[in-house]
Amino acid sequence: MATFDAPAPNAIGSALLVIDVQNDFIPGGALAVPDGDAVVPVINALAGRFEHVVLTQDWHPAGHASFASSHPGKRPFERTPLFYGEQTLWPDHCIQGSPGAAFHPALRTDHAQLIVRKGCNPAIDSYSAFLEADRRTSTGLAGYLRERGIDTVYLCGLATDFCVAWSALDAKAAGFHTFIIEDACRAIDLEGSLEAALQTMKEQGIGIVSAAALERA
Ligand code: VGL
Ligand code: ZN
Repeated sequence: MATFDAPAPNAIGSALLVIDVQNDFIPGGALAVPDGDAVVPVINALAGRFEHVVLTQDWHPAGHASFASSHPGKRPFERTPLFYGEQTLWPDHCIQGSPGAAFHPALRTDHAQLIVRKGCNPAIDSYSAFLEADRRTSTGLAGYLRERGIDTVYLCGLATDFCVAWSALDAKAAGFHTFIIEDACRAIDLEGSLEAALQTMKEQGIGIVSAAALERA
């Protein structure tokens, strides 16, 4: 893990992005991330150090194009071409308003000023908190952060190799100094996806830090 060389998290201009800490991604949920609940106390402790906290929620309509159940003959974790490219198919998860789409009950959410909901278009997935999988439709998050004077983002949550990585890559591409807090994330890890995501993030200049290093900063 890289040594910590980022601005202090409580500096004006930094935001914590908490990605998809929702019941369906927690063990027992529809698309459980192994050990996913372990991030909750870590994130709760970190959040108090940030003036700006943004939460995201995966927020799909029933029958969403990313669900295997929407494609006859397809099973979860298989892939299929959609109009914007190859899509990994998932079990039904994070259906708008369902208990699985709610935040983990122990996640402290009061301090957050913005909740971004993504994946709402029935035909388009969105791992990223910034840009949907068609790579054209913006969530507006980059503009929000810029208008709030933020130039540095720290990401944590679920899952490292999907929504956290895609959000981090888009944050970096949008011009933000970008760090992921590795021990405040957990991965799905499908066919080497975690190693691939970490490699790509490093290549793109995304910093990888630990929560402990941030606590000391
Ligand atoms: C996610 C797969 C499908 C995530 C969301 O939050 O990483 N992964 N939808
Ligand atoms: Zn999803």
